[in-house]
Parts: sequence; C-alpha cells; structure tokens
Amino acid sequence: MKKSFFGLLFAMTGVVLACTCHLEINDPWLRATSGGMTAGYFVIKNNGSGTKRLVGVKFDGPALSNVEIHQTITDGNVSKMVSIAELPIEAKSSLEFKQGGNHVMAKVTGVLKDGDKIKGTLLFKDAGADDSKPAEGVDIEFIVKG
Ligand SMILES: [Cu+2]
Repeated sequence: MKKSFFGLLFAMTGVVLACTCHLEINDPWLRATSGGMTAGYFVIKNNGSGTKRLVGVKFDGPALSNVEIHQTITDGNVSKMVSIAELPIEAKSSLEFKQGGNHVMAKVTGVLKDGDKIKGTLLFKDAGADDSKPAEGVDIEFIVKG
C-alpha cells in the first residue's frame, strides 16, 4: 500500500528526492502566473532522529526573486500572510506547505506557465545548531501548475 502510494506520487510529479540528511521533499510546485508574485508548495518529510529547521529557499536563475517563507494566519474572517524566518520539522514527521497555509512566496520576472520547471534549493539546519554553521541544501525541481 505504502509502496503504491509513493509509486503514484512519483508518476504524478516525477520528483521525489532524498538526501543523506534524512529529509525527503515531495511534490514541489509553483503557481503559474504572468507576473507579480507566485507561491510555492511542497511536503517536507523528516525521516531522521532530530528536529530540522527550514531556514530558507533559493531558486536558480533570474525568474524568481525576493523569496520569503510565509505563514497564513486567520484572525476571525481575515487571513493574512506573515513572513517567518524558519520553520521546524520534528523527527519522524512531515510539514506540508499548502494553499491557505505555509507557502514560499517570490517575485516573478517574466511568465511562469503550466509545465515549466524551475530548480531550487531548500536550506536546512539542525535544531539547536550553531547559527554560524552553513545550512544544508536539498536540491529540488519545482513544476509550475495552473
Ligand atoms: Cu505569501
């Protein structure tokens, strides 16, 4: 059952990547747009034994800039986005970036159209690690949808 689920996921996205840091990034995608801003989504799975922190996101190439990690906060009927420096992913758990929740926001130069692929890197640090230590990068490929 589990195997066929991941088989399906792989068939859908073609992108299920793992690294030696025990992190798995599934289904990374970006919203298609003809300019302005876009939002990026993915699911981070921490298969390791310690908490990891997502501390940043980078995109290759000039199309996306001003990248921020956003959280959506709902107060009564009003939703707003706030920029957040980092998010923890506890050991043996997942953190989902999804519409109406956590997302990566970036300024778009040019057009992002359905089916485009954009490479990027998620940057992680161990919980409690010295902040002067460099982040660990996990390279992924976002697929543009919309
Ligand atoms: Cu946002």
